[in-house]
Amino acid sequence: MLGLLLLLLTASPTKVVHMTAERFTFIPSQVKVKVGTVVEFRIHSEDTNHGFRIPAAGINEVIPKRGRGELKVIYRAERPGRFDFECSKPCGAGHNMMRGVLIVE
Ligand SMILES: [Cu+2]
Repeated sequence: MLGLLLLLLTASPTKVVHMTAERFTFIPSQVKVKVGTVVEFRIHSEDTNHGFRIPAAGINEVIPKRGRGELKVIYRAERPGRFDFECSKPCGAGHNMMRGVLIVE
């Protein structure tokens, strides 16, 4: 059992991406990974609640407001492409511009 677990953990390289969300941007707003990578996003907010949505992956989570910890999202980058992500929680006038892209190549 432990052996299997270790195999699964070592089979896919994991990349931790620390990200900051604040009105009205994600920093970084462009993330590039290799196919086969397990991406672990760790996102914290510098102000209010935000959302983190990757429509192509069916991911939509809440980033807690500043001081309330971080959001952790795991994304297995199995196919190449450009996958947009965006804020999914109305956070003010620039909300619709709060977006970024995950590039898998
Ligand atoms: Cu927003």
